[in-house]
Amino acid sequence: MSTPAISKTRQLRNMLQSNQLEFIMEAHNGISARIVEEAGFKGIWGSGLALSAQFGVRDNNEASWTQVVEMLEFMSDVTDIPILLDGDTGYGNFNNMRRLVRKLEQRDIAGVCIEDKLFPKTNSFISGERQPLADMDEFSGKIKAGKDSQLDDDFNIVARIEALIAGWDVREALRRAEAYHEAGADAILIHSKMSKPDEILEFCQEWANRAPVVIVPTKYYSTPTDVFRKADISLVIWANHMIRTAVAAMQATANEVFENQTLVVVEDKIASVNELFRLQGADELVQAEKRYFNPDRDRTKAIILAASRGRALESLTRDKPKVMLPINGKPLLRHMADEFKKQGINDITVVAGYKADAIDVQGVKKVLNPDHETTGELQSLICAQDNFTDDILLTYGDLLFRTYILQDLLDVPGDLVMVVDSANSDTRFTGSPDYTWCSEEDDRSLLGADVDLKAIADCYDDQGPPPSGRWIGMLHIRARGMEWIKQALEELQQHEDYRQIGIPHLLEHLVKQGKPVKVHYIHGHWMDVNALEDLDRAGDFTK
Ligand code: SPV
Ligand code: MG
Repeated sequence: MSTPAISKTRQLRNMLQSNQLEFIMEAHNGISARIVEEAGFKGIWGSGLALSAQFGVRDNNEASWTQVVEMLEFMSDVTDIPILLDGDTGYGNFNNMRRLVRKLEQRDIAGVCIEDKLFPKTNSFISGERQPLADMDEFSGKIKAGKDSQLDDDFNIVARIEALIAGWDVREALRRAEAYHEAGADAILIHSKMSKPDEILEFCQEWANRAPVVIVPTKYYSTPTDVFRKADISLVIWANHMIRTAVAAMQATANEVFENQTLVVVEDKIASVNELFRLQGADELVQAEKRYFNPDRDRTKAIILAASRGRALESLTRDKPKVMLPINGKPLLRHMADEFKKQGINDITVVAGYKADAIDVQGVKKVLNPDHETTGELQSLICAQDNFTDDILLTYGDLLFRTYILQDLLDVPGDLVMVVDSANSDTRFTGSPDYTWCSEEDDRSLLGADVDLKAIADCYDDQGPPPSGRWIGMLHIRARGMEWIKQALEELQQHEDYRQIGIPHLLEHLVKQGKPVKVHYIHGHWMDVNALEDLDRAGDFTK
């Protein structure tokens, strides 16, 4: 997955040419390739048998070569170790071989092994002696064509001799090995279906390492590995053990679940879903999303202040706080959380107090203001301070709003940005409004005007200047804004009545200090839920 310091072709070449015994393990798809690499293997065998088996077809070239190459691409993409493809007979004549080599190189496959049989081939362990061998010269031409067409000098072509499989003797195998070596093969794979390695060892002795030797001890598996070492063999292929493991495990699980009609019998025996995610590299995507995908939105965390009961709704809030009142079939808090999630805000914390236990909304974390009965919003905010980051959306817990309001707010620049409704419709509101006076009145013909908060209060004097609007209880706090707020919280805690202070007081404090609290104007399209009559309106609002 990262670019290895040494090319995959060179890694495989080094393995073939090293003077120690090396091992590669079969894999047949992306995940098995990763597992092989994680186990520590230095290379992968792209087994024809295993690849055809995982497609559910026979090892008789029933899967097309492009289907094989497509799977190899997945395997190569998720691993850094070389893959040696079992290329059967090269899928045709010398010309097909040339094209195969080019396509493999393009997919960073380190080498291909071709066997001297006829297309369509049959697995060596099925009636091997009846299988005709390829004409030696024709096969040598195929090797030459492959070598001539590779662009990377380190690409490896392994010639596999099927003479012993087809019932010929070691002399024939040696004759062919010589010819294929002469034609340019980088290594010789000598195959046997015997349960003892005798003919392989005889071959090795006669061959005397004129070119690296590769073996597939599927049938003579009980041979101690040191025997291969002593015989100067270069590379051992464990040719089909991942697919056979997978098949046995899948059969066991399918049978058990079928028989028991429950998953409890298998859950503890199988890989966890998280293990799948790990093998798929899910973590990397999370990191990449942080880098490339809507980074600001993903960083934003929401804090919802919802510790109070909602006095005017007493009859409905006997056993639950206001945020849990059902609106159109789902709690108010769920409506809010859904809007946050639409904007990519997935880290949502609610500060609970009254009937905190009744707050249960999936994907919303809870922190508690244990003194909610005697304290105000500022104290609730302090209770959430462990969640403070440099990008916080702070809202009241009784808001319903159209999607664009939050979407636009998050795009407005500023260290602290509040949403102010300039619509003059006091009668609509049941709660105690937070009136705001701003540096500019809302000019609805202007988009993105730079407006500052001048003052905020819960009442106003008819004789004085009318308010510019009312704060809806939604505030976007960026890094510097958060520093100001932390500082202000410390300062305000010196006040004797700080425990009753609300967020407007905090904003007022910041404005007095000359901190720019930016105003983002809207015109309606939101509501807060304070009284019984609001519930009907909320139902209509969320329809
Ligand atoms: C394969 O793995 O597909 C091989 C090795 O060709 S064997 O099945 O032993 O012939
Ligand atoms: Mg094969």
